[in-house]
Amino acid sequence: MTYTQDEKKQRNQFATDVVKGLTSHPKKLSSKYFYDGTGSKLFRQIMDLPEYYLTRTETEIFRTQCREIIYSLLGQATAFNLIDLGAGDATKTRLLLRELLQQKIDFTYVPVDISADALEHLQTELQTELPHLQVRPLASEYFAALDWLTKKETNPKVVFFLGSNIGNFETKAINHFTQKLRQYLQAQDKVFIGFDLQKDPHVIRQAYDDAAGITAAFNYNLLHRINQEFAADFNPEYFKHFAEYNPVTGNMKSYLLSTRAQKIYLADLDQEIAFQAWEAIHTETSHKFTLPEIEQLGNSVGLKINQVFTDPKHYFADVLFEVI
Ligand code: AVI
Repeated sequence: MTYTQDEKKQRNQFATDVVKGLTSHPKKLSSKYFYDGTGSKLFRQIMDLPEYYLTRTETEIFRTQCREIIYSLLGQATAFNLIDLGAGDATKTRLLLRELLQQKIDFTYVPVDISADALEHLQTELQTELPHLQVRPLASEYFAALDWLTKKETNPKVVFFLGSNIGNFETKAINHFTQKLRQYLQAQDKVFIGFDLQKDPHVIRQAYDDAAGITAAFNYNLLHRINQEFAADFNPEYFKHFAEYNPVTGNMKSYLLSTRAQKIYLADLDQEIAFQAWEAIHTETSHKFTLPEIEQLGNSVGLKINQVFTDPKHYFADVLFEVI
């Protein structure tokens, strides 16, 4: 296998994180490593699962409240930049983009993603579907993109961070991310964040342990990926997907449990990892929020809620914040 400089850097970081995570106690692996080619494909399948209410609910909010959302986003502005952090395939954002174009609003769509491939694909699709759309894709880390834009652009920004991606950060990182985001905002700017809300714990748990076993496969894929990248000898059949929701903390956590005592060898890293029977690897946190918690998160960094867009069951909330 040959790697570019960038790929080398990313692979080294992955190696460091894997060794650090698997030699610490409790063992952990970051959920950001779920998304290789197979993982991204599995995540697309998850979004269509009957149990996975998140994507469907947020799309419904966008579909039914599109005009109200646009009205609030715009405020007094006559032109703006819509910055979509982790745009992916922009399914939900497209609903807004179409309406913004129809209303002849002056704006530029700035999808930001670390995957240049995903952005190229998105741009090609958007050019066919919405030929009048002004698109300026940025293949970059989120804050590097915001830094660049803040220096270059005078028009107000509306920063999107959809899909409850914010819930995949650990508690401290949620605060850190929001604080850092705030540093790039000026008086007229706004932030629009998708939060999954606390609800019946059974509904949440099922969303992360579906009957068809797709979420389990998504979790096992992390072991396949480590096998491929570092010539390791994980047998995913000796691990069990386990998902647990804690209604006190609001944390939905996913694990891989070693069903037996075993030793794994990562040949490329010359590293052996020992597992006790039923020892866990924590692979993901998907935090579920309350509205007071969201309000408090904003207030703590100088952001005030302008409007909350939610669904009739109050499963999900897209929250528009303005700068205090
Ligand atoms: C991407 N992220 C918001 C998803 C979530 O719900 O935490 C990832 C996911 N993990 C398991 N199912 C979906």
